[in-house]
Amino acid sequence: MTVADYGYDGGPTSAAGTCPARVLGTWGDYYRILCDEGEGIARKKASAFHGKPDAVIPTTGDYVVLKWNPHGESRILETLPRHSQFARAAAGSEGRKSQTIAVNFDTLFFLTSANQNFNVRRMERFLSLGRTSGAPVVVLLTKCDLVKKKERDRLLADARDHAGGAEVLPISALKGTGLKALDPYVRPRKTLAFIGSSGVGKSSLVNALAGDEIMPTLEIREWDAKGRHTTTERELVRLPNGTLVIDTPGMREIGMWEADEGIADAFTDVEAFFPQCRFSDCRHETEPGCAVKAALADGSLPLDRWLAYKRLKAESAREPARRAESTHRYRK
Ligand SMILES: Nc1nc2c(ncn2[C@@H]2O[C@H](COP(=O)(O)OP(=O)(O)OP(=O)(O)O)[C@@H](O)[C@H]2O)c(=O)[nH]1
Ligand SMILES: [Mg+2]
Ligand SMILES: [Zn+2]
Repeated sequence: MTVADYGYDGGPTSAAGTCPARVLGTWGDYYRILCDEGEGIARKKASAFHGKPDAVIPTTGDYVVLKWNPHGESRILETLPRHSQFARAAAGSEGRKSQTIAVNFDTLFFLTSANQNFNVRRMERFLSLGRTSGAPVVVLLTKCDLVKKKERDRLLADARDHAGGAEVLPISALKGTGLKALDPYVRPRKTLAFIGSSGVGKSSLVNALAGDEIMPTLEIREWDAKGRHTTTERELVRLPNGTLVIDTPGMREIGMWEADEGIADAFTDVEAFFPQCRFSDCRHETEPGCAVKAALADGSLPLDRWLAYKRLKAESAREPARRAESTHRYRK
């Protein structure tokens, strides 16, 4: 297996004794990597990262420059530029910060299941962030075997109404239905990232596409349909046909991080009204001639959609202050 089989399409690295590698997984300070020499364990070269605020800390899915050691730990010298990245704001041990969930994917899949987990608000939130990732986002309505066709169609329509134009596909990993529609994405050397709440069936989908149980899965809690956080680390796996998949642990919180542009993309149907307001600086509150208010009144803009938009915008605007505040608190 070569690093090219794992998606790398850059050239050789310039420094002698180094090679390009892909990060398959992380464990504390340790990285599982693959390069043309083989698969191995690596750690960051301290002097290449310490005290260098601009150095990008490698994560699962990254392409890195490696000094290969055939006898033990290899050394990571540099993280190569990412072509896509999904990050969220999250509370960390050092205050609120951006947490990178997946990088270097060609398609980002957001999974939401056709049970109690289904929630258009969470989907809008995710899409607003996902739209800035640099790769197309596809929504998968999972576990469609659990609902009757009529209910499935209702959920699908609901999801599509709130997806801001993103593709929404119904699937069942259990029955294998709907998976054909994923064929355009499931291609050798292409990287897919699976993201969503715990228990929605991310790892099950990896297994269904692989035709083999390569990822562990666990039953969800029956009473509230919540997952058990079975997958605990992000992991990049290669399917038998050569497709690469980044499976991620279920996300509890999807904090807005530099999401303004993404919100605009995810809510083009909402922002489309703005240019029609009488005043160009209309705040869509009490101004006369407000197209948003008119659209709400005649039903062409659903109220829940407008409120969701306002909530995410407000949250996104608050994030820098939250960040500053939590940094301050942490330093104290
Ligand atoms: N009925 C049905 N159950 C499914 C389907 N896909 C997954 N499940 C079940 O849902 C449960 C959770 O699936 P996982 O694949 O572990 O979910 P996950 O998203 O990887 O969860 P975390 O790793 O905790 O984030 C398991 O019991 C699966 O068997 C499906 O298409 N239909
Ligand atoms: Mg999982
Ligand atoms: Zn207005």
